[in-house]
Parts: sequence; structure tokens; C-alpha cells
Amino acid sequence: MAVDAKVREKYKSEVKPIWCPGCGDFGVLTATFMALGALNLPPEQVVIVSGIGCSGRFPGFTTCYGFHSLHGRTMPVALGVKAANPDLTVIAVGGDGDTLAIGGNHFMHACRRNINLTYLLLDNNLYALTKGQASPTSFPTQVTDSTPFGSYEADVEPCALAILFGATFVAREFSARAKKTAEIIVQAIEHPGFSLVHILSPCVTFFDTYDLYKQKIAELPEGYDPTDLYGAVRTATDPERKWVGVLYRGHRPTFEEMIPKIRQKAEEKLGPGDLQAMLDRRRV
Ligand SMILES: Cc1ncc(C[n+]2csc(CCOP(=O)(O)OP(=O)(O)O)c2C)c(N)n1
Ligand code: SF4
Repeated sequence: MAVDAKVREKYKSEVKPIWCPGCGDFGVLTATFMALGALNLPPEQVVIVSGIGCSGRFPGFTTCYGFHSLHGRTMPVALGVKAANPDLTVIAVGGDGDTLAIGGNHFMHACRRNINLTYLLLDNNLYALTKGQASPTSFPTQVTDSTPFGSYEADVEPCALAILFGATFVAREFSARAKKTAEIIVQAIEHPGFSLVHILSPCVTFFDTYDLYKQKIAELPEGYDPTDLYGAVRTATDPERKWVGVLYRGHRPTFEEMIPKIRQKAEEKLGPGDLQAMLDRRRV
């Protein structure tokens, strides 16, 4: 994907990223600039919502609208922004802890709701901001400050979880492949419905997985069928390989499409006047 450096510049804020040199999150930021540039989206038409974590700093490094919310509460904020302003492009950004531990409940139900926004999951397999404790995507053998002998808990595979909870676009990439990540982010933004981009984004300070992922990642083979839901779950959970690309693509009405239909049904049942009266009564 060729996106002129000048075009990318317009999404870059004056705030210099304070991530550690080599952090995988830099690659995701570059990929996001490339994707927004390729789609020619004006920064004021894009809202980036994050939670807390190293990844949570993301919106501040862009010229888009941003909301650095609470730990694990990215989804309620992003959903509110999108529901109130359906014409805006809304991107949610979360770490693996933010998304799958404290924010796990919100994340799963966002997949079910199929709201039309894009979730960038920056997965570094631990809690980085708080200095390296285990997260739901830590490997069972991974030694961290909170798991000195490895973990006895099963690790979570985010793509499989999202597919089974009803997300309609699920893809995986590696932050070291910024161009490929940008191409996937473009597809995710264009997808009508909830799209997850699971990005393997190593933390060079607490658990450097660059070499591991360089060995493990593989592009999906020619002829791969992303509409086969259970095939996608098997591919997402392959213990030998980290497959990158669009793992799953489905189609269901979006949250925004359903709201007017529900309103119409309520009006058919109660009549427009009654519905308004009911809302007015609730306001006092
Ligand atoms: C309610 C609440 N609980 C706990 C914390 C402490 N805390 C801050 S960031 C974080 C985890 C960050 O890990 P992750 O979401 O994976 O993001 P990363 O830093 O790895 O990008 C925790 C537990 C907090 N800020 N707020
Ligand atoms: S601690 Fe890890 S995740 Fe946080 S900025 Fe540094 S390298 Fe990145």
C-alpha cells in the first residue's frame, strides 16, 4: 500500500510517542496513519478511543478526535460515540489486558452487538504499563512478575473468542509488517459491522516476542475460505502457526441498522404520540 508520507503526516500530532524504542505499538500507529490516508479520511471524521495501558496512549499521537478512557471501558465509550454519531469512523484501541481481562465483558458483547466500528487489539501478551504482569494472552509457560513459575490459567485466543461471540470481521497481523497491517485496517474500517484486528505487538522491555512471531507467523493459503466460521476458529487456534490475514468475514445487520427498526416496531405498537409521551414522562 503506497501512501505518501505527506498524507500520513496529517494524522500525526505534535505529541511524540513516549513508547520504548522498538515497541511494537509504533508499527500499529504507522499502519493506522497509512490506512486513514489510503481511505482519505479527514482526521476530524475519525474518533480513536482507548483504555489504559501503554497502548492507551494511542489517540494522543494522532490529530483525530480522541478519548483516553478508563481501563477496560473502551467499548462503552466507543459504542456511545458511534451510536450518537453514526457518520464518524470510530476506532477503539486496547491492550490484551484492557480488552480481555478488565474489559472482557464489554468486548464480548460488542462482538455480539455488531456495532460498526473497528477494534485494534495491541497484543503484547502482558500488562506492560504496570511493568509486566500476566494477562489473558500470556503463554502458560511465560514467567512474569505475577507468574514466577508460569501460569496455571488457560490462555485466551482473541480471534477465536471474537468469532464465537459474533464479530463479523476478524483478522490478525504482526506490527512489524506495517504495510500489511494497514491493508487489514482498511478492510476492517470498510467492513459494515464490528471488526477486530488482532495485532501481535511485542513489548521489547518486558517480553520480547519479535523472534518468536517472525518464526510463527504465516500468511493464509490461497483458497482459504474466511466465511467458514468453524474453519476460522480452527485456524485462529492453530498451535503451530500464527496465521495472519482475514480469518473470518460474516454478515449480519449492524447495531445502527437495528435501532431504527426497533423504534419503528415500538411506534407501530404504541403510536408515535404515545412513544413520545412515554419518553417525556421518563424525562421528568
Ligand atoms: C480500574 C483499574 N484497574 C487497574 C489499573 C492498573 N492498570 C493500568 S494499565 C493495566 C494493564 C495494562 O495492560 P494492557 O491492557 O495489556 O496494556 P499494555 O500496557 O500492555 O499496552 C493495569 C492493570 C487501572 N489503571 N485501572
Ligand atoms: S513497556 Fe513495552 S509495551 Fe510499553 S512502551 Fe515499552 S515496549 Fe511498549
